[in-house]
Amino acid sequence: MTGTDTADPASRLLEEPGDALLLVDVQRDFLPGGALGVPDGDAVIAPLNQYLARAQRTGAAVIASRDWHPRDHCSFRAQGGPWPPHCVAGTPGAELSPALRLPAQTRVVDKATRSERDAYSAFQDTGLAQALKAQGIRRLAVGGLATDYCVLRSVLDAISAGFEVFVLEDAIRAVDVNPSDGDKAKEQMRRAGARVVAG
Ligand code: VGL
Ligand code: ZN
Repeated sequence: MTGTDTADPASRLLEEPGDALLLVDVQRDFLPGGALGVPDGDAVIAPLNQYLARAQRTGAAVIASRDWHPRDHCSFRAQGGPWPPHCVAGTPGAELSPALRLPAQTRVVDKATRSERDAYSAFQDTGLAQALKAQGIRRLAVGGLATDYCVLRSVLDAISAGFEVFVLEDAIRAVDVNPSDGDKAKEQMRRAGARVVAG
């Protein structure tokens, strides 16, 4: 099936035991004006705050990943990588957006923290899958930035790790280095078994 999935289980998202909300890299550097600003990236904030309010109400777990690079990270152009410097650990650009209304118990997960290795996925080298399973989490609602990089890779890894994944279509935006990258990423996530759902 293609297109946005509006069938039933998604409407109870974050309402069932074992549900969690994963916010991928909603950091200043990925918002418009940031070092690697995603076009229209700030459009994810309002829908994410709605999902955060729902998680607060239901007690669903909330996880926020951060791209968290050393100054000489291999993904930066000075090191031969594809990107301008971004999300350098401890700098203002690496901060989670202050507009997000995160619950106090939010689990913050840092990734791609070593110079010689990039990691688009929140599950890569973080132990996140095991930690969530140990907590009894089975379903993940995923939003954030960017659709065609860290959201894509996090979703594919989550599915491989055995989670049921719902991609929050209104709460993701793409870099679109090539204009259709975001659409291709959504199709790839669907083919892998994710449900791409509207709010
Ligand atoms: C990301 C490019 C470089 C992302 C991270 O969070 O999608 N994109 N590093
Ligand atoms: Zn990065």
